[in-house]
Amino acid sequence: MNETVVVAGAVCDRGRLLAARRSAPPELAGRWELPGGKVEPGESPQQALVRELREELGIETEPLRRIAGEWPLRPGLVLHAWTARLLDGEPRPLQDHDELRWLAPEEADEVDWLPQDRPAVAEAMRILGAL
Ligand code: DCM
Repeated sequence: MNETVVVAGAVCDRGRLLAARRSAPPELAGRWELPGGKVEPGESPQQALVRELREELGIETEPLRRIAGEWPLRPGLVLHAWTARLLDGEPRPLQDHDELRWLAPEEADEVDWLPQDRPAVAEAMRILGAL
């Protein structure tokens, strides 16, 4: 059975983590996530993450490390997360999102994260706080 991976980016810059508020679909709108999307056939997870962050936010990023763990989304779809460094650009919500925030570790709980993203957010903030 082939599982499709959704790769999400814990994009870090100057000690802060990028959070994105979804505008679609209706059942997810208003909740916050680590931005990303599906890995396409023939793509590595890192290539998919770089592409999705460019398409959705207009930024150039460098994937760093996979965050341990995987979180089921629905049958056949599983969420992975990677830390990533902002290389270039100021993120803007070009697709799928209507608001962005850079959060310091102590601000992690200020937004309503999608439940499946919470373990990866906690680990990304732990890494950021330790830097
Ligand atoms: N998704 C998620 N958490 C993320 C990114 C995506 O739960 N950090 C989910 C939302 C969708 C699916 O993955 O059900 C595909 O995402 P997208 O619509 O962004 O391609």
